[in-house]
This record gives sequence, structure tokens and C-alpha cells, in this order.
Amino acid sequence: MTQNLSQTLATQVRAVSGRPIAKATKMELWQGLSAAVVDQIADSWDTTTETYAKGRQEHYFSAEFLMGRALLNNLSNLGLVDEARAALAEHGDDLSVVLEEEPDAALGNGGLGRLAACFLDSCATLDLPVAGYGILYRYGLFKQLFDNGFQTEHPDPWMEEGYPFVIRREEAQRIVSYADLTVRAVPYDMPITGYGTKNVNTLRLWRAEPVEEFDYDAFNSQRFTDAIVDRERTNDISRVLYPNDTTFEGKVLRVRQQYFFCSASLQAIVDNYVEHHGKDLTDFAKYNAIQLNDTHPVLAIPELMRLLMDEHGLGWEDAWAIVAKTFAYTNHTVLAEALETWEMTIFDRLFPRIAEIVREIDRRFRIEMAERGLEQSTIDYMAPVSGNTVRMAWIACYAAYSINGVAALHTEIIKRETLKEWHDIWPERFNNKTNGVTPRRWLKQCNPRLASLLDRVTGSDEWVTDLSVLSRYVDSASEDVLDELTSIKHANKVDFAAWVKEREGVDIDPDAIFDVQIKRLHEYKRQLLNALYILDLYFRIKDDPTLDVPKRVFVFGAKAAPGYIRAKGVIKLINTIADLVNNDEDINGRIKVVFIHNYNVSPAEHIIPAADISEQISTAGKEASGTSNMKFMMNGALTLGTLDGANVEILDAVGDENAYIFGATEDELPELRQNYDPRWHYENVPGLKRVLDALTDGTLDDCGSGWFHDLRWSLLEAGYEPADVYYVLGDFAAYRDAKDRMATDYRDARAWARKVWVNIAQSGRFSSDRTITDYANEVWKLDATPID
Ligand code: B1H
Repeated sequence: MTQNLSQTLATQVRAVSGRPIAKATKMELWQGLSAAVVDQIADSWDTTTETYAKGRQEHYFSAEFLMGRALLNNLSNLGLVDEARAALAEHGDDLSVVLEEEPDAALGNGGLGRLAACFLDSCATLDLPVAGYGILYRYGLFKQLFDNGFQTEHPDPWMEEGYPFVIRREEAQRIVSYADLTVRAVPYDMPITGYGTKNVNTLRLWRAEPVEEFDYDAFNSQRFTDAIVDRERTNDISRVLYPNDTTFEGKVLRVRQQYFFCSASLQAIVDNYVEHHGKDLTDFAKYNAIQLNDTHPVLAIPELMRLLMDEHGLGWEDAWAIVAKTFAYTNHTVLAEALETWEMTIFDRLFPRIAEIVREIDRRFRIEMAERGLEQSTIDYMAPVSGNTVRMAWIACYAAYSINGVAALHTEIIKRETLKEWHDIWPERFNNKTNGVTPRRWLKQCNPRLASLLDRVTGSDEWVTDLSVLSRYVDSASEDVLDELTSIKHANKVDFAAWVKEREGVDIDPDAIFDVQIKRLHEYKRQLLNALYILDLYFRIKDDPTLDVPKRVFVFGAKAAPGYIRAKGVIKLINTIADLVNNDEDINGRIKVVFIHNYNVSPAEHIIPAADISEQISTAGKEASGTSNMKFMMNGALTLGTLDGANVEILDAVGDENAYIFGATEDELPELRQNYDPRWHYENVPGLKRVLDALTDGTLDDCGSGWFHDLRWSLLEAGYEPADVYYVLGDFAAYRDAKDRMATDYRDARAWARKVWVNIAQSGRFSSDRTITDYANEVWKLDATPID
């Protein structure tokens, strides 16, 4: 029998701190409360695991799970928030303070990793037998600080102080073998609670450990370093998350990581099959499906072949028949620099048997395609192996029974271009699954004021698990409701302003328009376009200090990959613009620029509920979906964006008058690019010359880095590639018009609130519950399995 939370809290805090609760630190209170939550769910978690093990299961393989914080999410799902608050209050402690102690589990880079986290939440809430599999990185995504406006990176040892939400399962460890190294894979299981259900799903994160913790022979014979070196080579595997969002890096350690979690996870899945369904693996795919989150886990394909053939005695044809019914592949990007290719020599060196299997897949693929009558040039292009290069996406497309993109436009682009040759052969494999986000974390928990209004407007909390109900109320918001919406947003902005003051030391006015761009820093996302607008607005006010413009706060949050110098240049630029603008007496607070350092999941939960404007301004065709666009919409921020990714579907949901759409479209760009001359825009678009010259004429100081010169050069004259490949200058005028129009519209509070309401009410189709229901029905063929 589980005891109530208040009883276990005191016990758990005593156990983790070794002292009475009155003397515990805030961190120990967090630890104790978290342990008390795990105590609450232990029985249901076990029952869920046992139940799922017998039936059909879906396994979500991902190199990244950007989970963020767990405690509030679990309390909220279990309906224990009030009880927890009261339990802490008994000891004079405040739940919201204790919650802020929790480190973010930042085991992901950005959208792809956070999508995986939202999916797990929806799977649990929908009682779907789905488990996640990934790596327990000791260091999550680097911590970002600013030094004189320059990004610096620091390690993020997120679980060093103890982390109650992962449980080491010593008994479930597996061995993973490389040609030069044999390692133990030890699973750490994280319980994934759902909202209003007893089911508790599992995220299994593998940690690499030496088979023998210490080689005492080497140690005793004075070879100290040998003893340590081998141990460290093993620990390296799960040490750190690669920080390159959407950019491929062909490092040996990375491919080791990929093989590590694929092999360990597949061994566990195959063993579970044998335990419940016997040694004949013919029906493996009847009970198991595996979703590959991008190509990072594609080594699971040859590894399952290996396990079926070498460990379980199947022949090639039988094994391939199973593999071809097991895997589904999600593509997340069309950027060429993201497409993973590995050198065959690396495979030969690390896992010769996998290399052999990949070559055999390639050989058979070539024969099959020749039989289909494909031209040799097409076969050579599509073949998994060409020369010394292995193409992971091609292996995925060949083996997978389902291939999907992550927004309607993106799926059209992969069918038409990126994966065209595959679509020509197997059109039936292709489908779209527009991304979604969980309304639990991204509405109910982060925006309690709005959540309570939705409860009242709809008369229940049904929207929490069926967000589509909100659309029934799209036309029926009374003026009272609209006014309340306005005051809720204002209250959120007051809270956010206090948070910004405390965290960044900047004063911002809650009456200003809060215009927000938070996402990884990348040229295609065009933070630079936003920065140029701010500079232009600054100069316009300098020209005419009496200019009547609404007060604005521009908020940024973004990490640049450590080696991506141009992205780091944009960060320095925005910080430099902030210095210039925030302290200028002529501006007098009419423009403020704030760069939130170390942007992560939990800062997003503070920022998004306070936003008026959601900047989604990628070059059309480049952002596969975007998911912050959906979070903003749910929280009543209006989209200022291009027709890219899921913005297209947001526009479709809310209508022209409730979003600010601008710029060249994906189908217009090829022709526009033909005759594109960024210099023409520089010379002819009013204001643009002044803004670009400010980068190098002494107005803005890059502290001798040369980075501002590089930014200007990339837009105007980049010699080795066409200048301004992301069409920043081409879209500048349209962007400025849309943004100015938006600012003017903001003045009519009622009309604005109506737009806000339409956005919230129409956000239902962007719930990850909808996305996951579609995956479960159309791809996974999976039924809800409630444990009661
Ligand atoms: C997305 C990535 C990604 N697409 C490689 N691709 C990585 C690629 O470490 N790596 O090697 C890491 C991440 N991430 C994002 O996925 C898209 O850019 C977004 O548009 C999309 O919303 C998100 C989820 O589908």
C-alpha cells in the first residue's frame, strides 16, 4: 500500500539528507519530494511494464530526449500538485521554490529531442504501449554563458547531485561489443506518467560502463594509465551529447554511441519476445514496431539482422522479412548538411560484422533494383554504399515500411526532392505526421492562469486530454472572456519581467509588445533578419525621436553549436545591439532587447506564456516543422512568420487575419534566386544600407573578432558560395512591413484579444495527442492498453 505524499515526503527527505526535514536544503526537499513521487507510482509502473510486455509494443529509438524538468509534470499528471504544495507548506516551504531547484534533463539539442519528449507524454496519456530508448548522457547540452556578449560553453553535469527519476536496472544490463572494445550497457529507466491515467510508461536510457570496473592486474603491475585509459574509453560512449543541431559530424565516438544504444535496446526487445512468445522469431514484427527518430538510430537495421541471424539462427531472407516489417523512419530535415553518411572504413574498424551486413544489404538492393529495371545511374545514387560512403537515410528508406515527414509542406518536399527516387518506387510508404506538442506541459503547467480560464469557458478540463474541444468555442468568446485573456497575458508578462530582471538584470515593461524568437541559432532560422529589423527600428527612432511607435521588447533565446562561428557572430551581434539600444536616452526604453542566456526547456516555460509575438521566420522550405510555433499559438501569441514548416498549417487553422505572414514562398524561391542580387536590395530598400553598414562602420563593436564583418560579407558578397543563401535581404522589406503592421494592430486591445483567442481555440490539431493518435492508428497499428 502506498502512503500519502505528506507521509512519504518527510521519510524520503530524511533518507536523502540524513537529517530532519526542518534542516534540509531546498535541493534535498526536491530530492525527497521526487523520491516520494516515484514511491507513489511504483506499483502501477510495474503493472504497466508487465502488461505491455505481453502484447504488441512500439519502441521509439532516439539519440535525443529533451525532457526538461520532471517533478511538476509528474505531480500534475497524478493530480498531486495541491497535496505536494500542502505537504511542503507544513514545513514552511514553498512548492514553486522547490520546483526551481530541479535541473533540466537536457538530453537533446532542440526540436527533435523535445518532440520525442512530448511524444512520450502523449503515449502515456493515451495508454499506448510505447517505450523510449536512448542514451543516459552524463553531460546534457552545454550550459551557455555570455562573456562580453560572446557565447561560452560549459559542461552540464545534470544528475551529479542525484536524480530520483531514473532507476538503475542492474539486472537488465546487456553487453555491447565493438571490435576493439566490449562494454556493459546498463539501463536507467525513467517512469513516464500520463495525465489522468494509471499507466506509467518507460523511457530506457543506457549508460556505458566497463565490463570490469577496474583492471587490477594492470594496476598492480604499475600500468596505472592502461587501467584507467580503457575504462575511460568505455565511459566516453555515454559521456556527452553532441551539440550540433541539424549538422552532421562524422566522429567515431558518435557512431559508437549510435550503435551502443541500438544494440542494447534491440537485445532487450528480442529477449522480451523470446520470453513471452518463444524462440521462433517469425512473429517478431507482429509484436514489435520500432520508430527511428531520424537516421541517428538507423544502425538498428543491420543490428537486428545480426541478432536474428547470428544469435537466433535465421537465414537472410527470413531475417529481412522481419526487419522490413519492423522499422518506420521519420525524416526531420532537408538540409544537406544534416544527412548522415559514414565512412565504411569506420564501420569495418568498429563492427566488421555490421559492415558485412551493410554490404550485403547494398548488394541485394542493387540486384533488386536492377530487376525492377532501374537505370544504373539511379541505382548507384540510391544504393546504401557508394565507395567508402554509407548513407544512413538510404538504408532507412530501403528497410522501412513507413517513411514520414513532420509537417505537410516538409512531407511534400521530401517526396518531391530529398527522397524523390524512393517515393517513385514506394509511394505507399510515404505519409505525413505533422508534429505536435503536449498541452499538459505547454499549457496546463506553464500557464495556469490561461488553463483556469479554459476550464471555465469550456465548463470542464476535458481540453487537457482533447485539445480539439477548444475549437467549439472559437466564435463564442464574450467580451468579458476577451478582456480576461488580455489581463491574463498581462499578468504573465509581469511575472516574466520579474524573472528577466532576476536572471538577466534587465528591466522590461509589461505594457510593451513582447516579441520572441527562441530556437537554436542557425542561419536558416534567420535570427539575423530579426536583428536587422531591430537596428532599423532603432535608426528610425534616432532619425525622428518623436516617432510614435508602440513600445517593444525583443526577446531571444538560442544556443549556437560550439563550432558554428557565424551563428556565434549573430549572438554577439544581438548582445551588442542590446547594449546599444537598451542604454540610449533617445530610445528611452521604447525598445528593449533581452537575450536569455542558457535557453532550455524550463526557461521556455517562463517565456512562452508571456509572449505576444511568435517569430517563425525561417527561409521557406528550410524548417521541417518547428514546434515552438505550436507552443506559442496555444499560449495566445500570434505567429509572425514565413510559409514554412507547420506555419502553413497554423495559418490554415487561424486564417489570414489572425497571423502575420510574409516573404517569399518555397515554390517562388527557385526563380527568385535565379536573378537574386542582394546588393540591389542593399542599395534600394530604404534603411537597409544604413543597417548593414552599421555592422562595420564603428556603430557596433565586435571586439576585434571580425565576426560582424563576416556577417555583412555573407549577405553581400560571400565569394565561394552565392551571397545571402537564406534570402535575408530579399525578405527584409516584407518582414518590416508585416512587423510594423502587427505593432500597429496591437494597439486595439479588443481586436488583438480576438486574434489571440482564435489562435488558442484552433490549436487543438497541434496537440501531440493528435500526432500520436495518427502514428498509432496509421503507422504502428497499436491499441490503447489501460492497465485497469
Ligand atoms: C530537426 C534535426 C537534427 N531536424 C541532426 N533535424 C542532429 C539533426 O545531432 N544531430 O546530428 C540533431 C537534430 N532536428 C528538427 O526537428 C527540425 O529542424 C524542426 O523543424 C522540427 O520541428 C524538429 C522536430 O521534427
